[in-house]
Amino acid sequence: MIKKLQTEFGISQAVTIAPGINGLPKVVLAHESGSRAEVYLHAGHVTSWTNAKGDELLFLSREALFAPGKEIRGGIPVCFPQFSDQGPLPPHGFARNSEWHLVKTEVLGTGKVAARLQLTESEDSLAIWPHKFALVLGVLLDMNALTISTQVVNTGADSFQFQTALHTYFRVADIHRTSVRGLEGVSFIDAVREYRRDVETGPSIRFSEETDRIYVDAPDSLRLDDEGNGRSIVIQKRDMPDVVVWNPWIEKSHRMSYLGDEEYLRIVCVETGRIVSPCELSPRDQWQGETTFSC
Ligand code: TA6
Repeated sequence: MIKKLQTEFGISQAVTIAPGINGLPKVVLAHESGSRAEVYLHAGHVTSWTNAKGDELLFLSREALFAPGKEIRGGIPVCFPQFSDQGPLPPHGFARNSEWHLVKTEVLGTGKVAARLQLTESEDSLAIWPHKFALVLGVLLDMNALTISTQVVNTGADSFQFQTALHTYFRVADIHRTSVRGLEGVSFIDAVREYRRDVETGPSIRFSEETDRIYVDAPDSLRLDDEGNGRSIVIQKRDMPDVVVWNPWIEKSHRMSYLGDEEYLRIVCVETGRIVSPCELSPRDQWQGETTFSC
């Protein structure tokens, strides 16, 4: 299958389809500046993004599973059609442990390298979520930026509601020397304190315990300061109103599968999506949102 995909979608010097971990097919995007990204057809999962200097900016657990039907711990999981355990589906929905299809690759005139993957309903998904849909993931690699877009199309005859988020795991040198800026004054739901509503009072969020907050209608521009690595990542979102800031800290890390006990020290999740007010689509309606990371 990989050879067939390479023949159909490979682009010299820019796009390669190759066997990844456990032989699972991955799409490797290579920008002329030296920046790279990798996205697996399994789960439609971006697992790596390195900037032109060669810095790996995404976290991937050393214990991550790469197996059919299993979610990957790290990278950019696509949460759909449910966020977390906010419904009857598996946590974060079924998109992140489904097999996606590669539908397009391209090098734009600007030199940006693009790949588009798609997930549609299956017997398995219809059995737990009786709706026809198309979920399209766009991955756009530039010299020092990565844009991820998600589009949801209702291809069925009935309306449905969904939540979606990019559950991005950033790799940092040291969680104690990490902060997230841009959320001052924003209302949030605190999943660590019985989902109590609160308001962010500080100019930046720092970490000293399990942190799991859904910021509602957050500003479109945020900044992650990875002081230990001496770098910042700017996060710019569009039509993704909500932001989740998460670090599992010690106890939750020990309880979680496929995550090393000490790995919480090098993770911060800054997730962007449509969570608090689920989106309702009538037949043939569509929704699209995107987030750009630059560093
Ligand atoms: O986004 C935060 C969260 O909902 C946490 O409550 C925690 O359960 C985490 O997601 C788990 O995400 P994962 O991708 O590791 O399954």
